[in-house]
Amino acid sequence: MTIETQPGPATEFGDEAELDALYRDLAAVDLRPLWTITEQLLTPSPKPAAVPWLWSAATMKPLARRAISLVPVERGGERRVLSLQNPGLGGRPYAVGTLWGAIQCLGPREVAPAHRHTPGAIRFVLEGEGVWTTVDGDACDMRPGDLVLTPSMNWHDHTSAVDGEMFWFDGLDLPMVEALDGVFFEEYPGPGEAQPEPVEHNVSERTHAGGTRYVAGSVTDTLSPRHSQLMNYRWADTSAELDRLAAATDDPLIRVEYVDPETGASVLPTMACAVHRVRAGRRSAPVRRAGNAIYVAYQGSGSSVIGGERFDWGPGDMFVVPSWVPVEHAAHEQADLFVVSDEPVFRALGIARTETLPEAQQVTGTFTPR
Ligand code: GTQ
Ligand code: FE2
Repeated sequence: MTIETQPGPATEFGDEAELDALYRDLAAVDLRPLWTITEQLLTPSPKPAAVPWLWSAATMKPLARRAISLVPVERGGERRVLSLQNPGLGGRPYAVGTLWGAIQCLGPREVAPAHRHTPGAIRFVLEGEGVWTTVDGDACDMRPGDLVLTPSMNWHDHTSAVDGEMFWFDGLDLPMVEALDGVFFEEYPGPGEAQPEPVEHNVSERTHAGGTRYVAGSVTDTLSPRHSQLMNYRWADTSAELDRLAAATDDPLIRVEYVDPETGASVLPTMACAVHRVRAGRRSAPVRRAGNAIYVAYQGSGSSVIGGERFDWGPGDMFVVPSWVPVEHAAHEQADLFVVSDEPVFRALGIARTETLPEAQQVTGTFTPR
């Protein structure tokens, strides 16, 4: 963030020339007078640099396919990933100020080498089959609609055992960990670029088969500095939970958050994952929240009004709602939106805030995807 120094207030103390000299002398010794920048620092409400934005599947997929044919997945580059780069962030490769969002793809029988890092990641599978992510030795099969966790400092690699292509969404807390000057990264020492394939896949899933994996709405109180030990949340379970909740209410929006079955906390200390189901022909109330979120339209189609602008979406489209910008959703046909956010951090710091607005937003424009 660049903060311009505003001219100091005209004052009865001292004269103009002396005041100018004071500002020059302060700058020369690396001191900054707060009174000239107070209003830019202590804003009445968040002023995110990121703007509401949408990346369409129709634009991303052909480019990802070109990358599959042109760019190998190798040690050093590590991943074939196209990051959502918010145009408001001045060239930083982040979807919103606190979150990395990306589309990742694997070509036939490719292996993305094992590594680990302090930033935590979540994957939401869009399309393809025959791929697993090995998370600290546990091979987690990935199927469309599944949520797979690769928490901070867990070894992870991605392996395709089939001839097809695979696409998924990645969400990482990288910008947060970077802001904390806490990024560490290590290549897997081997032998081999990937971790050995275990005889049995999906061990964490079997270990936690009985636990509660979802809460209606979102986690409100529980916090945990540990991540969930369950690494794969299956779409069949997620959609069954949505169906169950939908049967009990007539609300336009049904929300489910994935939780750690042992603690009931959000899946990672830094990120919450949820699915919002919008009923066909219905519109949700406008809400704004302190904190950023990335949405991935999984199935169905509709539109969201974000800060007065209308964003139309369908399967595979990704869009962002920056901090404190109001958002409301409407679905043409029943739609499921996967959402990743920085909510647990706001709760851990005691600064969480959400507001439901009394009236639908005025629509002042429609976003045109590039
Ligand atoms: O799959 O390990 O989108 O390390 C960014 C960094 C994915 C990954 C990303 C990563 C990965
Ligand atoms: Fe990684």
